[in-house]
Amino acid sequence: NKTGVIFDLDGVIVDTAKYHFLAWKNLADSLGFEFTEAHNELLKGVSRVRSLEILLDIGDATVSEEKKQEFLISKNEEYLKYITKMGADEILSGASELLDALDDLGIQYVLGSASKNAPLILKQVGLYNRFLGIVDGNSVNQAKPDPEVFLIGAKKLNLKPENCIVFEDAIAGVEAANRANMTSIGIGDKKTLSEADYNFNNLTEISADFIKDLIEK
Ligand code: B16
Ligand code: MG
Repeated sequence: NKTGVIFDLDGVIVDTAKYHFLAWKNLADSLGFEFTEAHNELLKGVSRVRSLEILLDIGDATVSEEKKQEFLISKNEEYLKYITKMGADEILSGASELLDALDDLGIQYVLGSASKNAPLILKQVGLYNRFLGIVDGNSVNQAKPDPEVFLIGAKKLNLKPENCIVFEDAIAGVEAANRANMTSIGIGDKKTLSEADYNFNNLTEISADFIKDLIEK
């Protein structure tokens, strides 16, 4: 098949944003400033290092490079406490069904995530072996909205970017897909993801017919 799919992880396959929130909030608490769920929205799809910079900005905190490195490690340790407790029940509605439908159609798919923890998360929820390849925060130099993560994904699929379909929940991710010249499908708030080629609230709304129509285009 000449079409392939690239999935973002957090916000599309699983909801790890709530665990990122708890771990970042823990850090903000220890630094003595408030970090809200609204603040957490700004970190979606953004790399770990960039997330820390945004968080420190929110708290108007200036810290040394050394401290920053320390914070990155302690935040991730806190985050991993939640991740290592995850199971298949945390796969978002519609995700398993969509992977099944793609399998039936003979369409291959890879992961394109900013997270350095992506392989672990996929193993925790039992989806690791289903992906043809995994492109994550360990394999890229440039974070989303740079298209690098998705362009590497296209290589793994052995397809041209224009023949790839990307599922994304973050503004930065939709922008990355568009810059890669791929078909972008925004999952979540339509207004927030207005730059996407197609919009859906969640993966349960994606039918096999929709995918078939996209392939035939
Ligand atoms: P980590 P995605 C992203 O995952 C998250 O949306 C973002 O909030 C997080 O900062 C980033 O991964 C890095 O995660 O600290 O685990 O390396 O949406 O690109 O799958
Ligand atoms: Mg995401």
